[in-house]
Amino acid sequence: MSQNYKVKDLSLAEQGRLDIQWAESRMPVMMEFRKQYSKTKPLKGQRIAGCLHVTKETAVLIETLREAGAEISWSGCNPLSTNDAVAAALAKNGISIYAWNGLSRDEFYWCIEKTLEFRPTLTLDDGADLIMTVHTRKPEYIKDVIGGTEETTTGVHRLRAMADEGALKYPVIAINDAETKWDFDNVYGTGQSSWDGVIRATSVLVAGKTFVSAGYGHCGKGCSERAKGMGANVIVTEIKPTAALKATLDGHRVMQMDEAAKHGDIFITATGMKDVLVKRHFEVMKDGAIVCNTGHYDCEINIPDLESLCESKRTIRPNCEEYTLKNGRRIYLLAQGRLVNLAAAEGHPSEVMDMSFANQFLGMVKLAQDGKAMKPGVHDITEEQDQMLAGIKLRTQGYSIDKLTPEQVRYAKAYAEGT
Ligand code: ARJ
Repeated sequence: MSQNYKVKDLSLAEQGRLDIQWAESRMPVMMEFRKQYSKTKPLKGQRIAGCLHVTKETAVLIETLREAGAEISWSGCNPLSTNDAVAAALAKNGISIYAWNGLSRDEFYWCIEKTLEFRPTLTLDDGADLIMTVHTRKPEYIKDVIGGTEETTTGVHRLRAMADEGALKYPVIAINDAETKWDFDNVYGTGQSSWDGVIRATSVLVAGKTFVSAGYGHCGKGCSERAKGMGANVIVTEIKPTAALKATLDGHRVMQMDEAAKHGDIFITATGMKDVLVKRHFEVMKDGAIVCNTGHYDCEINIPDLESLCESKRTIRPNCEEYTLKNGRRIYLLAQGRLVNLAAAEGHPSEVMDMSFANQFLGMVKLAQDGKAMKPGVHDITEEQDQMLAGIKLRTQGYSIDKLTPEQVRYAKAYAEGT
């Protein structure tokens, strides 16, 4: 049988399996789903092409999808985020996987196209590169696809824009927009994992430093809250008045990046926008400033601008490049401007990915059962699924909460009663 995988080094499989078992021990919702759905196999007959960071948590999702009856073929959604040991463990366990850390752009798309060879019926995406590839490079495959899911904010934005132009040819569920995803993964997950990446790449002391968060959406807020907890003083830059206002009420300073660039010691971009840090910012940064990005795409830090100011550069630590500028000051770029939490660390902790991926899993089941009746476009997850999922997570953590009495249910529905 031809080899249906390409990974960096199969001999890493043993370590990868330990990583996966660690994640399983901290993803109780996924393990409950695996137990339940391995019996009913709602994904039997489905072929899932996935394009999502190959981490120990993703491996739990992949092996749960297979236990639920699906055939899987997988690629990583970022050239620098694949955990090679986990990829090896998945390959050794018979998963068709095409992923290794340090992919070139051509190799990235080669991997995606390999996962399309079995003509998927479902696509599971993070950043919409898989869906885009199907629509642009393999449109003949679209007729086999029932639907897809999308993990992240910028991927959902991209797909909504595509749907607005009538260019999205199958239904896609916006996983990111589930509260049990964005309000936990994007805030608490990104907040912790971004700093995990910064600290692994630099081992700097955060206390006392001036941290600049470019963006105060869910991710920027998470990064800022964790920075404050570690003793940094926080500056927030924004383009959205309400987000900036919230930052002031959370006790952070707010200013334009032109000013913040002069004061920051550590910068994290979390905007989803391009050209957030550009030439005029690098020119005024302090000697030793550290810049990195935690957005999905690597367009937030304008690296050609940084290169244009640079006299010399060297990799001084893994995932840490020192740019010596013509003005004599040094700027440190982490993870080549790619998402620092996955390229320089392991991404969000398993506990929070448990709910994100429970939404992905339920999205696949929903599409398998109802997808053929769903219209092409972006579909949201229901409030009841969010509350159901949060309830399971609470239960697995040993928490119980109150319940409305029948009288309270009646009151909530009635509107006549005033004060
Ligand atoms: C897999 C992860 C992990 C992790 O849900 C997060 C998001 O929105 C993506 C943006 O690309 C990354 C994804 N994410 C964060 N941590 N995916 N395993 N441990």
